Amino acid sequence: MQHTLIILKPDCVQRRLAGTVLARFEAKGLKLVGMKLIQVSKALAEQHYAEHAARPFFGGLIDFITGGPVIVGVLEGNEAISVVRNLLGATNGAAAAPGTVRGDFSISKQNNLVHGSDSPESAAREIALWFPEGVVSYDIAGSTWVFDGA
Ligand code: IDP
Ligand code: MG
Repeated sequence: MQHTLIILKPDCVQRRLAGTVLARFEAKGLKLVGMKLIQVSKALAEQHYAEHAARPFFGGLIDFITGGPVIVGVLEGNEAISVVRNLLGATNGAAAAPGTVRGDFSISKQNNLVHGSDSPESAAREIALWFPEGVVSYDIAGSTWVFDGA
C-alpha cells in the first residue's frame, strides 16, 4: 500500500469543489489517513514547490497557494501515487482529458485545483513536510471488496 499527498488548492476550496474532488478519491477506493484545512505560510509553500524555484511562474504560484486556505491530506491505497495522478489529469487544465479532475473543472495551467505527489520519493518528502505529526492508521470494514491484494 502506498501513501500520497494531496492538496486541494485555494481555487478548489473557494469554488467549493472540495467535497466533489474528495468523493472521487473515495469512490476510487483510496482511504484518507490524514486531513486538515490550513492557511499555508510562504515558507512552507516555498519548501513544497522548491523544485520550481527557478521557474518564471514560481512567484505567482507561491502567491496562489498562499492566497487562501488549502485542504491537505494523505491518501492510502494500492498504487496510490499514480492512481491519484491519473485521476487528476494533465497539469494544464485546458489540455487535461475529460473525466479527470483538472479536465472537468480547470481551464488553467496554474489554477488546477489539486496537487498530487509525483513519485514515492516526492510522497515521502511531502508527507513529512505537511504531516510532521504523522498520519492515522486504521482499517475500513470490507476493504477486501475494494482491493483483493492482486
Ligand atoms: P503538477 O502539479 O501536475 O505536478 P508541476 O509541473 O509540478 O505540475 O507544477 C506545479 C504547479 O505549478 C502546477 O500544478 C500548477 O499549479 C503550477 N504551474 C505549472 N506550470 C505552470 C505554468 O506554466 N504557469 C503557471 N503555473 C504553472
Ligand atoms: Mg509536480
